[in-house]
Amino acid sequence: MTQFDTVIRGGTVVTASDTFVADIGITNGVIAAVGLSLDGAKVIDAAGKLVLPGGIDSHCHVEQLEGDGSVHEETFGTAARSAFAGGTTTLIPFAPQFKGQPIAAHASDYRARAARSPIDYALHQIITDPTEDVLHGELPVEISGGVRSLKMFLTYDPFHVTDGEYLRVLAAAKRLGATVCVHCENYDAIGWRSAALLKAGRTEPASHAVSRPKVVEREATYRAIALAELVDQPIHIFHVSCAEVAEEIARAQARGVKVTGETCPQYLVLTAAEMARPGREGAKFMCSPSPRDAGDAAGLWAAIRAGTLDIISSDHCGYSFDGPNGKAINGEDADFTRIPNGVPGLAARMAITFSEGVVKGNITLNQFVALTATNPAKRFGLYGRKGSIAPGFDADLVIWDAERAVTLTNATMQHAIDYTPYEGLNVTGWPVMTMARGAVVMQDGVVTAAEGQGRFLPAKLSDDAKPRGVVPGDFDAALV
Ligand code: DUC
Ligand code: ZN
Ligand code: ZN
Repeated sequence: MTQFDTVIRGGTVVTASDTFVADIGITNGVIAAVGLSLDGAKVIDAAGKLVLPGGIDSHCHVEQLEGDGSVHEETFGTAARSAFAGGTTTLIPFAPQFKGQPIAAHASDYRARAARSPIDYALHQIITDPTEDVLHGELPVEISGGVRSLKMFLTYDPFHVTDGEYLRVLAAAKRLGATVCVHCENYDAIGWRSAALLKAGRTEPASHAVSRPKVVEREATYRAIALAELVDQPIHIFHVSCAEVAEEIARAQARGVKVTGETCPQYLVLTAAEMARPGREGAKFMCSPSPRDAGDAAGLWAAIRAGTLDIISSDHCGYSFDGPNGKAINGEDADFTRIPNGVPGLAARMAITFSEGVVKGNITLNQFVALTATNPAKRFGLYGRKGSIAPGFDADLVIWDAERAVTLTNATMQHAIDYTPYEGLNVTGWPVMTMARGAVVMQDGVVTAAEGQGRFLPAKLSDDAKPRGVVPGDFDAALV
């Protein structure tokens, strides 16, 4: 009988399509067999537990350089610790580009930071200044090197791009075989409302939600999709906050446009009301788009069940509450427009999705795996190696206790940040062991991950990211 390096014995294996009891045989960090009565040099008993593909967090900000020269406080080292603690084994963070600078200005610095990663990672490339050199010189090299997703911001200083710049990047992505991820909010609408709020003396964190209501996100989502349709370039809409925005995606999908969408735990369990907490406390919940209202989560779950939204990412953002590069970087009295946006969520993502989704009957177990691992792997060109449990896939596995009741605290997050917006949230379901390429990297909350152990994952062009071959008037302006 074949002797595997490790066998995970008797767990309930869950993939995006199936649930069954089996053993998993691992050799050289890769799943070699899924079967019965497998024999291994090391045997891990998983009876009574679920065995899931390691989570893939396809939207998280790690050790990212900001326009003001500060760097996110979450390093690749601490992000890996938090990710492994929560059952995630692959991250896709963002390499920056700033206006007036080539991609190369920060590429080697970011690659050097990432090279210290204990966790496997792919990369998105932020594009803020799509010059001719970027589009025709740098992007072809980036994309052929495996960075196949470009992030565009339709709002945010200093990142936001005009519609013309967005169109040029869509066209380049089409020519070169990349996907485009879009932050959809209307820059001018937010600026206009924010100025009015400040003039009215409404400087507190709660004004963040008022400055950017749903329609601001909805308009930009419609525009992002319409321009992508014009180019025939598939796009992915990041962090959808409510059903009204998902509706724009669904309408486009119904007419055949290749657009996908994700949401994040903050839109499933937080509301704008949290930002009205006394003093600066509200800043802990400030992210963009804003968390919405109590009824909005139900609409998001409906959009997930309909397949309109098929990924749940964390949009983890490492801004501490009190640290020098965090929420108080512009002073403790900064008005709401000067407080960095973003919430940490690497370790919480899988547990909140399981608890709010599977335990509360919003999704099935298989949908949970699809949303947290399989669909991100497929969408971002990692499938075949990551995102499922089958021979040939990396042995990135999570042994999950579906019954374990946990109250989320900052300590359970194991990140570098000094707070969690989910403090006190009760969840059912928690990882008891995480394996990355066959090595145990977390057991009962104890993470053992070595610097530099993570590998860069060059992404392939996924089917979802391939144009469909339909351009208005049969004229393909992207190819001229
Ligand atoms: N929104 C983003 O788009 N990125 C970082 C964090 C946030 O809130
Ligand atoms: Zn964004
Ligand atoms: Zn983000």
